[in-house]
Amino acid sequence: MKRASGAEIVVRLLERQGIRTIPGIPGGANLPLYDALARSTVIRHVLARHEQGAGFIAQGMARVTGRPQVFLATSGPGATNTLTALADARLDSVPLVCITGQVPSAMIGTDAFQEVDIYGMSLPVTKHNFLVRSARELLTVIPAAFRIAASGRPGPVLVDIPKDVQTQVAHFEDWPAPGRPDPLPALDMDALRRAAALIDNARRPLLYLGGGVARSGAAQAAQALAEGADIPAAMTLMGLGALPAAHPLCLGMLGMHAAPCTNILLEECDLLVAVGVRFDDRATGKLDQFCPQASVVHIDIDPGEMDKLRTPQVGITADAAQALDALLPLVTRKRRTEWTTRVARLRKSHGFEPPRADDPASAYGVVLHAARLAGEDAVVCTDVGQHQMRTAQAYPFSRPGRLLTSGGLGTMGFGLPAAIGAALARPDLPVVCFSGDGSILMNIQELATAVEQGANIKIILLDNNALGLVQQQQQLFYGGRIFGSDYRMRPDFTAIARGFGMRAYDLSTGVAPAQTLALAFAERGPCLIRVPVRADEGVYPMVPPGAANREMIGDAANVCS
Ligand SMILES: Cc1ncc(C[n+]2csc(CCOP(=O)(O)OP(=O)(O)O)c2C)c(N)n1
Ligand SMILES: [Mg+2]
Repeated sequence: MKRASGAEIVVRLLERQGIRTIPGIPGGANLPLYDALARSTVIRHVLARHEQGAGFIAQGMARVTGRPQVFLATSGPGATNTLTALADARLDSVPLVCITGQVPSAMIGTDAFQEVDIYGMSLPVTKHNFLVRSARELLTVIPAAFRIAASGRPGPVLVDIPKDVQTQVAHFEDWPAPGRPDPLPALDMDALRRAAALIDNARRPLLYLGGGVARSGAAQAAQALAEGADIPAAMTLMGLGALPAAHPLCLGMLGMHAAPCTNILLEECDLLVAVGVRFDDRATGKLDQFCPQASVVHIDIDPGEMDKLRTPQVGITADAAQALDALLPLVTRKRRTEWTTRVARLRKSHGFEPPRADDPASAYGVVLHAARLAGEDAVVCTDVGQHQMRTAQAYPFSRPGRLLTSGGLGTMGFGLPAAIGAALARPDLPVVCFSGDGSILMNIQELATAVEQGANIKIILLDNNALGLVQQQQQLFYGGRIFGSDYRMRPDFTAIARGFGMRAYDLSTGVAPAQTLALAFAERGPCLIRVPVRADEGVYPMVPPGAANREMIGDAANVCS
């Protein structure tokens, strides 16, 4: 017979799940849990400076390891501060387990100090959630939380534990087995054969690869399919790296800020093989005009995505890697010279050429220079805005799953804490974070966490003293009326970084920007590099929100040849 408090049960089960690092912030309602955590010899606690920061640190760890990660918050304001990170994880399919403290069971519903109904509040932004009523129940709830977070399409799970449940003592036979993902759905071989036939008969097929490809380890199979049957591949923001940027069949990102050739080829294709994607509007543009000539094969682990936005001719609910591995031998190896010649020609005439690529102190140039310094193995995090889209357009991703960005929710403030999490989980990899002056202020407090942890992150701050992407929309679609998107004061970001004890460089004041950048990258540990950029330098091409992808502006692309 075993005997343990609820808090001890949680910590022991987390240890048995393989959890080794937990970001969080303590408070009255989760102190028993913290007291038990203090006695763990294997779990390291990372004290974040804001619960949203803790959530994104956990996300950074989960995104680079592919495994569920945990973060902690107390009740009330601690719990409400977790919601953005949870919603973000939900939209980007990131496995997380958020454990919140709650006021004692007997006080729930009395408007007790720091009481909020986080169970109710988190319901629409989590994959599942629990309000635990006894210490014993934790023996099933904690493994279930991990199983649910990691199964099928991953996502966040919240476990709310009242304080008395943390201190209550339970007696039980033995520790439960750790929660593991459910078995994958069986492959529908008949559907795969129909998909192969569609591919064989297509003259102008295209692969449309998303985050699910990297998540399931399907990038190699996707590349083999592309090469074996001469199928070019476009990627979503979340799927970048599925095919190396330099690959002749790689068309980079599709959609709102795609290279013109990519959107043109999508328009022309007669078969779309969509893998691990959800037909998000930033990718498809106006949905009923997306790939108007194409039949669709859709492979995704989430049955809810089948037929949600576009009806596929063949829909396959399956793990992307398993499905592509099984599909490969069914597809005829062949050359599609007419199609690949067209692709090569369009890439040349309507490709994306980053302006001022050679200038390391320019908006695109710094992305390319940093990429060379960071190397092919680097993890790249971004915040949200023009700097994010520039990174997606220009960074030469050559490995899947190396771009950590808030794709679905588009959360400013994601980049810095996610980079810290990535560096904590993979201290062997260089981590670069491209941020904006607006975004970094949303979780600037985590500079302290980065320094305290010695996280090996290089923050490249593209400072236009503006909410650049908002301004761009006002410029283009609101008659140039810039309102509420330009800052009147300019913070001294290098002084702020130094104030947190971080090395800082400014590419505008250094003698030679390329050397300054190299210097910043040469030393291990966190640093911030400020690059001043112009606010009126837009990100182009751009498809206006709600328009069809062919209506992109800012390039000669619509003069389609
Ligand atoms: C939390 C949050 N609030 C508001 C927005 C809307 N928004 C999208 S991009 C953007 C501007 C971002 O500014 P900055 O980080 O400086 O990036 P820039 O576009 O200037 O490169 C804003 C306000 C958002 N995405 N997230
Ligand atoms: Mg800005």
